[in-house]
Amino acid sequence: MPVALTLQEVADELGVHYMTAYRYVRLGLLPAAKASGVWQVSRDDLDAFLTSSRTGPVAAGAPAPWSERFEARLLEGDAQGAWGVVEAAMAAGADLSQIHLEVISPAMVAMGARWAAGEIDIAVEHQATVIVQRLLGRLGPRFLRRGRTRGSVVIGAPSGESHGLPTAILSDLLRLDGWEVSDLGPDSPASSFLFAGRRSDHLVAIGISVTHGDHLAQAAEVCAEVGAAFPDVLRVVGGAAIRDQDHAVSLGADARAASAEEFTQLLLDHTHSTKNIRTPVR
Ligand code: B12
Repeated sequence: MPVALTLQEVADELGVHYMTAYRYVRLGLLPAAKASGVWQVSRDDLDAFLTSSRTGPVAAGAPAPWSERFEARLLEGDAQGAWGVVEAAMAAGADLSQIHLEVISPAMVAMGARWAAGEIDIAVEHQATVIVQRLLGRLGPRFLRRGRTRGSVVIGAPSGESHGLPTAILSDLLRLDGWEVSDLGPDSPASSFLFAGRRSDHLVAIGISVTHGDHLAQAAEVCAEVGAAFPDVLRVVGGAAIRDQDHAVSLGADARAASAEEFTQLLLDHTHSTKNIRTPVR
């Protein structure tokens, strides 16, 4: 008879919590059967689980198949399946920022490449965007941190810019890092940035996301109006349409950041250099 292990023994061997081992079972990553009401895992199945790179944790550095699996669900318009892949990736050890940066984002980039190559209809991309938006909504509360925030940030994409997922993802990552974020989403006029800025306590920065080069002039307008209304607030531009720091400065921004991590560093430098963040000019 093959050797059978309890879930606690499996958890101990994997170095994870019992509940994590249970999630592996529940998500079908680790075969198990109930005997007299107790979950049992065969030695062979556990060994296969341990050696399989396909089910290995994203954090282990092995090439993660999660993003391709996620993209495959998006291509089918399968919202429930897409959520299942996210759950499975988390059960295998992916943390929240990895879900955003290593599962969802690369899948969206790949979708864009398929669209550009004429492989998929734009309808597929629209549907995928809606699935991802709903999924981000479902994950959103997990990014919130309790206690005092480090300060407030307003983020948005300027008028005409329809790409809203970058600001949603960026906002989650900043919230995870302890910042209070007002996300205006896509197609936001300068007046909306000003409104949200005035409503924020301890406003540290405004982040403007520009994905397509057609909307650079509108981004420059946001920079100019924010600069006049909030002289002490940092204006940061980012997104695929912003080439480098010189490009950012030419638009009237203080800096360019390519990621949430770079943005956070700028925010920390700024809060240290301006110990007292003054109230905006109203
Ligand atoms: C979904 C999508 C759409 C959706 C957007 C829906 C929505 N609500 O978001 C729709 C269908 C509307 C759309 C429309 C268009 N799209 Co489009 N779209 C995409 C797609 C597939 C995914 C975008 C995305 O979510 N990316 C994932 C995000 C998370 O990655 P990210 O942008 O790099 O953002 C991260 C960082 O850059 C950074 N960041 C971003 N902004 C900021 C800001 C700050 C301050 C900081 C610090 C950091 C930061 O943080 C983010 C999170 O990690 C991309 C493919 C791609 N490569 O991105 C094409 C893509 C961007 N689209 C493209 C095009 C051409 C268009 C259209 C012009 C098509 C058309 N002819 O109509 C229109 C433009 C509409 C408009 N007026 O803006 C091209 C752009 C090519 C180019 N040279 O600029 C792409 C690259 C597709 C491709 N491969 O050709 N699109």
